[in-house]
Amino acid sequence: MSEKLLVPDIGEFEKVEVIELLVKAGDQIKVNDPVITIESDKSSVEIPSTITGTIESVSVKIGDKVSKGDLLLNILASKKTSSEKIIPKDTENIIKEAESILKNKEGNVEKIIKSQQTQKDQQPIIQVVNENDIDPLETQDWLESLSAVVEKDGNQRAHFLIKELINKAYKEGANIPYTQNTPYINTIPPEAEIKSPGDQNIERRIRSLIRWNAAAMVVRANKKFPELGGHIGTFASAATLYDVGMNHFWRSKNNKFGGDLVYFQGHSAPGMYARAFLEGRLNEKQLDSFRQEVKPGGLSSYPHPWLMPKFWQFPTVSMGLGPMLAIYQARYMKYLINRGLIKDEGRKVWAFLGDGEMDEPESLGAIGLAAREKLDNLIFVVNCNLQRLDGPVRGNGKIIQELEGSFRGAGWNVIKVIWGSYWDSLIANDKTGHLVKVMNETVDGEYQAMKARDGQYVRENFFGKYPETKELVSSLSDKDIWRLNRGGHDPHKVYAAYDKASKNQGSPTVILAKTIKGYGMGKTGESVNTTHQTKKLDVDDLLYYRDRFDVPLTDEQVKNVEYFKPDDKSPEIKYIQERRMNLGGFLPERTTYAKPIKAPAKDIFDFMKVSTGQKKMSTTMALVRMFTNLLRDKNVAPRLVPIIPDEARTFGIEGFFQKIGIYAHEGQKYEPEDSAQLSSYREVKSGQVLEEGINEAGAMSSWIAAATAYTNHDIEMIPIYIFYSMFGFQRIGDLAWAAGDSQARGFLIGATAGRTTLAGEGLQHQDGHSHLIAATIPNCISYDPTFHYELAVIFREGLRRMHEKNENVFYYITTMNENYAHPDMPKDKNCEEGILKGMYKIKEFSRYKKTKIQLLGSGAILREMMAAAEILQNEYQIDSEIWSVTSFNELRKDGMEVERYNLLNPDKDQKVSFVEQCLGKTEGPILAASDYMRMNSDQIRPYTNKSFYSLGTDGYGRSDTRKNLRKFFEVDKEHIVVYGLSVLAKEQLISSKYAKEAIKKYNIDGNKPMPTKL
Ligand SMILES: Cc1ncc(C[n+]2csc(CCOP(=O)(O)OP(=O)(O)O)c2C)c(N)n1
Ligand SMILES: [Mg+2]
Repeated sequence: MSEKLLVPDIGEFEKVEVIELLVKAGDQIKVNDPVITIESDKSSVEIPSTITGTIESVSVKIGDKVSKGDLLLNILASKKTSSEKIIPKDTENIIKEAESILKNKEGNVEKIIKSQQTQKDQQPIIQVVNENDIDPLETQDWLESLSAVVEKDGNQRAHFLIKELINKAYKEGANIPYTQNTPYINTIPPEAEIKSPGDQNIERRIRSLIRWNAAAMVVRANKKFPELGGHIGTFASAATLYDVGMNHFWRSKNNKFGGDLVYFQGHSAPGMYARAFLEGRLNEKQLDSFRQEVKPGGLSSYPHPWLMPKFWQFPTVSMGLGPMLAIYQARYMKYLINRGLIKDEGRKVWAFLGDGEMDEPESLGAIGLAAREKLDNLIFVVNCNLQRLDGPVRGNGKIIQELEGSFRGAGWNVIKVIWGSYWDSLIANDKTGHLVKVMNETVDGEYQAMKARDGQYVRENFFGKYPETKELVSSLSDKDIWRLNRGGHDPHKVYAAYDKASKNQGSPTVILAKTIKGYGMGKTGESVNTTHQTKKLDVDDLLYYRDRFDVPLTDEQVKNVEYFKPDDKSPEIKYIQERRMNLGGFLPERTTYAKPIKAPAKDIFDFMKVSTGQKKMSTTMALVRMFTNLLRDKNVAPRLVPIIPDEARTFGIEGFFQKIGIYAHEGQKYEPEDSAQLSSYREVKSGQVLEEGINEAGAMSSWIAAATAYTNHDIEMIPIYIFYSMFGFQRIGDLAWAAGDSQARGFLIGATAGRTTLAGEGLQHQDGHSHLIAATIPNCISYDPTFHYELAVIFREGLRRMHEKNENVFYYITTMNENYAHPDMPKDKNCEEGILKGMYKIKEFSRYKKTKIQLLGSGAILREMMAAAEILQNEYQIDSEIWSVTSFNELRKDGMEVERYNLLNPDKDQKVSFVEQCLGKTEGPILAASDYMRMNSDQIRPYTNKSFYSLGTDGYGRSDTRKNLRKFFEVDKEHIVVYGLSVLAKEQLISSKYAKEAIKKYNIDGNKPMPTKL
């Protein structure tokens, strides 16, 4: 039966141009096959077929304008499908998911009952001691009732009743704030702790050696070169947290398993090196080259994959980036799993963070997302040593409680590891609740001060606060009191917490571990405000440290700060090796086994090499067209990861919503308002687009995760993050730096770029410097193309270099929203090379052969240059050569390198910079301009011997028409004519009267203040 395929609802658009016919009469098509591409002035979208069958006739041709309801194709529908109701692609998945949720739920009920039974035995009697209590007896009654409920019906029931009470009170007008805090004790009661299977004695010895060697390498480096710095206190506080993970939890990547991903706290790097030394991965010589990174083989001060590409995986030392990157890494792992690109192997992302670091807005900024996305593959460990660099993190408060509130409020599973095992019996004997009361009341400043003193001080100032607590420790010596350890230094407590965290389902976990900064460092470094800076330990400190951790070194060896590594056959080394072998290998270790992606054939870009004729379009639009084509390349399509922070409609890529779907781990639980439309908002579990919301830092973190998937997941991906160029590097500069360090590969697209192309927005939105910031990142390659064929050449080369040849670079490309016609790609065989190297001659005016000027234009301003050149020829008989500069940054890099070579090799053949190769033999001075600050074009000034002048958009942007903006910044064609004539006069090639006349003709005020001052 013959059926008609009509133009579907395409939203507010009418009379939209057909730009591609993807099918012809006689073709067999299936439901969802794209048949025609239509393009408005904002976006291009493919129309999919809703019918399976054979095409009888095509009713439109390229160039036709169509609207909703117009006939596109007549299709002879195959019987089966014509009557078949189209089942949405994801329905099946949704059903499967629902079934599995139901199953899980059933399982969970059993689990809950079981856990209630065990918890019943573990539940301590509820006690509260409160001075504000006006009727303690009544309180006691309530508490006893509650205890009875806990005993009889379990925690869940008790929780339910409390919630009901609160709800009731709320309904009756009492505004009872809900508290996210629990008492200042461990989340896991001792009875519920899962015990470590490890040999505690050996593990302690190993940990002591790691502690010693970590401190020794800092002290030795510092002795040799006091300027080198280093940190002992951070790792000293975190050694147990790392060791338990290394011995029991973190699985390495190998041929059977993808590996857990661990973000190590930047300042704890010495500890990782010290362990690698015991594991036999680093030798003494290497430890002695800590922080001496210039010679090959030196150990980097902090985790930097750029400097140690086989060791470090994640740069974390810029505080706040680690937590954010880890969250998006965990999210990206789920994305890859849900898209079927990697297996779900239960891999985890662990991130180690400082408590001071948690003050960074980035640290907490994405925790909501982690909970929302149910990232149970994510575990944060916050090392709460209560100190940062200058002093206490929260002297007057309690960082653990504060973080507990924030994380729990956001929906995380919170595990507090505050007290070590020595406290267990004290807490169990705290029948009056006074011990917990003191614990709750003591602020972090006091906790810190106590650990800088001794047992007697703790007895007096902590336990001495109430007679009940004083009594509690009356049989303990001061030494016993001093031995009362903190949870983060107790391997049993840490093991139990890690075990629980690893098994948690449905939410991310944060472990808040209380430790002591500079643990074991004695008077000079333990729990004192200067701990962070301590990098020198004198002999007494070292002897104390040795004794504190029983390191088997003689006094003499200690004085020489010798490293200690037991014999390879010793139980310690055997144990450490065996543990790691059981966990699949070593950590950290950076490897990649990703297969390259074959760059698409050149012809996929051919349509961008021919003129668009009368049709005007922006480079952003050209980019979207290019993506649409790339999505037809079977190698490239599945690897593309479009990332957008709530700007798809701004850039005209909302067509992707339907075509490849928006990633949503829960699919789509609602029918979108625009479901009938072609570009409706389609969220799907296997969606490809990462729609990040208004969150540039998050989007960039996603991009980094995707751009490093080749090493972290052994799969090469092609992330393309599209953003308002002003909210790119300026906003997320430090993440872009970390991306470079991480050896990210992918595309950053600064759309709506330039100071004058984005008319009507203003000071905040108009970017005249992103290329300059991009230039600060050594492995970032940036381009400012004007025409669609330039974009095509650049993009394809990017795909080839990064994803086929695996070069560790990333691309920043600016695209604009100014519509204009695009010409054919010049036939000149050097054009492609020029585009990639940064400049090529696009046009020449040579009618008069008297006076000549070289005009260099980039991005949006190239067309102003071309228009000015025409005026110069027609009205002033000036010839010119016009150069399209696709990248001042790339030209500068080449110029620098050539100049350096020539200066260092004065006796050899001197090389010629690419700028000079292009311009050296040309006639006339150079006038260069871009839509960016003059600094952009000035970058190449040193690399040519010719006179060089530049124009640019220095100053704050402002809202106006494009024409007025270009006039204001003096980069419009009239100003270029005037400046061109003036430059020629200054070079004494023409009389100055022409410039003077032109200034008058174009109404230019020579006394107008510099735009930077306006
Ligand atoms: C963005 C940023 N700002 C400042 C620093 C300098 N800095 C390094 S460590 C540190 C204190 C860290 O304290 P905390 O996070 O508590 O870690 P700890 O060493 O106590 O474990 C500071 C301010 C940095 N590395 N990164
Ligand atoms: Mg700290």
